[in-house]
Amino acid sequence: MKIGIIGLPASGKTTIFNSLTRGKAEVGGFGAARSANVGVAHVPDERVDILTGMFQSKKTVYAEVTYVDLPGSSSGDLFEGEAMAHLQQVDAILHVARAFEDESVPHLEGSVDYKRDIEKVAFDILFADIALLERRIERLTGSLKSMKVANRDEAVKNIETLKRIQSDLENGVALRDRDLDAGETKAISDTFTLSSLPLLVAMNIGEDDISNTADLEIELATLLEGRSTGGAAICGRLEAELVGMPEDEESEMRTGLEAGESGLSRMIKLSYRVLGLSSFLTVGEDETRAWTINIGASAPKAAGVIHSDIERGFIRAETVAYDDFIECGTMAEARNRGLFRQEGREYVVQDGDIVNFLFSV
Ligand SMILES: Nc1nc2c(ncn2[C@@H]2O[C@H](COP(=O)(O)OP(=O)(O)OP(=O)(O)O)[C@@H](O)[C@H]2O)c(=O)[nH]1
Ligand SMILES: [Mg+2]
Repeated sequence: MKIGIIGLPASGKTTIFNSLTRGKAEVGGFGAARSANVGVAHVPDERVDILTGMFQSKKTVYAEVTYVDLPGSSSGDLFEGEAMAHLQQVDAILHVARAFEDESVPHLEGSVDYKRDIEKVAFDILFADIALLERRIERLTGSLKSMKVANRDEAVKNIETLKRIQSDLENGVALRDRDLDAGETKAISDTFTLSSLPLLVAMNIGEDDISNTADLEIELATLLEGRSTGGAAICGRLEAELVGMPEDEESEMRTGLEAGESGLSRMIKLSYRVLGLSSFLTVGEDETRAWTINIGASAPKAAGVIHSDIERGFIRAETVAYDDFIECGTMAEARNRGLFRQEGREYVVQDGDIVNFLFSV
């Protein structure tokens, strides 16, 4: 799963990227960075930590999200050529909106106003899609003449459909906010669009605002009412400093700052949620691990995430829900109480299921 980080120049994209991925990319380039930074964040999961302890696992593996930090553009055009090439590869967009005041860091618009910036970026996303559809419609229209008569009717219909979607975009309806019927899905299937991607917003707050985080997040939520959107307030600079510290010092600092669950950890979990993902767990002496699946995945599909052989040779899944297991304390007790179940091909794996797949190839 890959998330592309966008935002106005010097909004703190690279700072937030570093804190999400524990990376060390250079900040403060003011649009000078030429190439994108790519890094991986572990999805924080207390269940994995607890199970690792209970099973004395030698290894712990968390689910992962990959973040791509796009180079800033001094013109403020977020969707120019190179950025688009990166965005075509991502599953969601993370917009870093600057809310911190700092006179030494100039703002493209001359003042700090995160509401304005969030609206501008949302508008730019719609505008980019309108332009993408325009080019697609032009190309299709141009190809009509040389087209076989048999194919022409369908192409004309597709053009009509694309125009309808385009006019909805012009009325402010992002693709993620509308359902597509079969004809629309087909007409747009060849066109990359930005507004269909889930949209996350990281409000990059200053140190002074950390104590207002909860209130600011409520404000932020009112700006992000559409489908597949979500936001968190994060103090990028502080978080970047904290993740640069040795782990024991970091947790000491967090306790001292009463920073509780960090904005980062909320952001990573949010990324997971807007992408419609969940985790199932495998446990054992060798390894306790979280695996990523789409919500609604069947048992064989989930097995396929571990290995295609297990999907192909799937016999059944033995499973117990995490909470049930914790209540029982051991697999034997879970079995006694009938909570350790045998499930077949139709079973929809639930978030937090502890699973063992039986298979033969
Ligand atoms: N005071 C303060 N400064 C910050 C914060 N976050 C980032 N900065 C500073 O803002 C400047 C820009 O940060 P970057 O992370 O490089 O921003 P960017 O969006 O990646 O910038 P470009 O890639 O050049 O567009 C740096 O000097 C950061 O140290 C913050 O929370 N508070
Ligand atoms: Mg940067």
